[in-house]
Amino acid sequence: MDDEAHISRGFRSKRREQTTTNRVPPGQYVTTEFPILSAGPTPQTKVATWNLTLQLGSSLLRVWSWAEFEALPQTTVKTDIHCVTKWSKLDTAWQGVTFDDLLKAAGLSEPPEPYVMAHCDGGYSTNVPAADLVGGKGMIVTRYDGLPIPPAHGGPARLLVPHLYFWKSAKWVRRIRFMPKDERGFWESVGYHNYGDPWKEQRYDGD
Ligand SMILES: Nc1nc2c(c(=O)[nH]1)N[C@H]1C(S)=C(S)[C@@H](COP(=O)(O)O)O[C@H]1N2
Ligand SMILES: [Mo]
Repeated sequence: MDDEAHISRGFRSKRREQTTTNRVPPGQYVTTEFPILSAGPTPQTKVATWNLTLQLGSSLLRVWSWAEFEALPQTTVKTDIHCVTKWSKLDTAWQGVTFDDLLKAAGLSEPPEPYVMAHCDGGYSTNVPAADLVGGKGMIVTRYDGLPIPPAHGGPARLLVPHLYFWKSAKWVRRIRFMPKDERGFWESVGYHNYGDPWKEQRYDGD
């Protein structure tokens, strides 16, 4: 009896370990904390003045107020996130608007240019190929664990691109700019990888 219980316990925990291992990219460790990583002070943007701008080059495609953005179709996801400083957090729960729904709301059936720059309150930016945002892969999220995202974690709204290192998930996002040619954002300009696939350990330029 004891042995059986022991074996089955061992078996179960080993399986759980394997499941977890398969979800943790090389060089990462799992944390249950939610670390805060910001290159500058946390902007205190109120939803009353917040808006989101969609830009094609320098021309304006669409601006959503907070109320208009909140009225867009809402999607919830549970996903793992991976920071280049080596922590991964499993099963984070977010709610917001997928890029697909955002494009649709702007009257677009597909991205008008192949590259995107996300611009944030505070001056942070990050570049992502448009293909990595469509097909359900990218969102602009406004809730974490069912509650408004705390300012330190990017509230009122942040980008969520969980299949790339978490620096691509721009906090305090305000402007999405489509670009014909790729440009580098804040971290990408100072030695971080241009694409940032955690499964290929694309941490720094040349990885
Ligand atoms: N605007 C803005 N977005 C940002 C950052 C930042 O400094 N400014 N840091 C990035 C980095 S390096 C990471 S790992 C995540 C951290 O998000 P968190 O503080 O919610 O954990 O946000 C990313 N988005
Ligand atoms: Mo990061």
